[in-house]
Amino acid sequence: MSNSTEKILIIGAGGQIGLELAFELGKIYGNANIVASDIKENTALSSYIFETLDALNKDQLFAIVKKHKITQVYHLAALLSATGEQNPMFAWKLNMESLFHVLDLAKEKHIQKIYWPSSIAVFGPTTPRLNTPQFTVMEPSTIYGISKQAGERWCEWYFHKYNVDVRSIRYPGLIGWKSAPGGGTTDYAVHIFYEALKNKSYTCFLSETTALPMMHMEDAIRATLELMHSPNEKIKIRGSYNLSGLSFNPKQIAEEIKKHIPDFKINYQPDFRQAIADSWPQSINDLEAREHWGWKEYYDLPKLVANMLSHIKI
Ligand code: AKB
Repeated sequence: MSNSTEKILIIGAGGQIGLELAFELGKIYGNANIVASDIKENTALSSYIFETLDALNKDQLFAIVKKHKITQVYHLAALLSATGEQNPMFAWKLNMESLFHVLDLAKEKHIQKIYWPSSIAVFGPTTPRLNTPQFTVMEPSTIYGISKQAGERWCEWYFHKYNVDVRSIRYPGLIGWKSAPGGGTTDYAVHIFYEALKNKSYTCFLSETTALPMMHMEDAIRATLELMHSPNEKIKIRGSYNLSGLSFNPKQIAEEIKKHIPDFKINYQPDFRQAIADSWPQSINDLEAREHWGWKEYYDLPKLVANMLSHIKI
């Protein structure tokens, strides 16, 4: 569909979500209408137009948007929960300032639509941890979570004040085989598959009973596109939508992997990421996403494990 009237810019296209989203957006709009950008070049993005972009450089961003007549931006560049705690001031700067640049593009009518991901990290230790509702106590305890919560408020403010069409999902941990995770607390749930296939053993940085909300990447990408393609009037939340896929702890995913690799062994050495995981919900209530724009997940734990093990090539 290279005659599409939409021109899509992906910021942070080389990351875990970006690589998979670029592929699906290319199928819908045509690769010639996808401008993939990242701080450094990535051979995996060679099918699209590529621009080197530092998301903090507003002039560079505006120049790319004008040059390619961009209509929509998927802004994915961010420092996640674990790396954010190692470099808090930079995490705050990157996560907030880059969002302002994109929101301003829409405010000034250079672009028509924005996708910006939030996270379950917006919740904190005082949030109810089971079946966490859309609207609840939110006192995040990581810089990443604080930046995502602030970002949600700004998105809603730009929507009300300037009618900016910004849409967002609070992603749980994302698990896929096409791209590697980068610096999150939920990353163990991807690493475990590679280690199971390579070494038949895995040392987990979270304890065996630490349950967290998770989702297969295919479900997450489908949700993102369904949200972006929903008619405007169906989008009733302009902060960010709760989204639930599945929920499990390290012991449960290890048991499921053992059904395929019977001599797989897991052991546990919790590190600083344990405290982050302990402050997050164990499961998510996403009633609003289901009611407003029809969300439904496909992957449960057995399907997810079978899918990962059959696709990962060691
Ligand atoms: C992280 O672990 O930081 C991310 C997230 C849940 O947003 N995967």
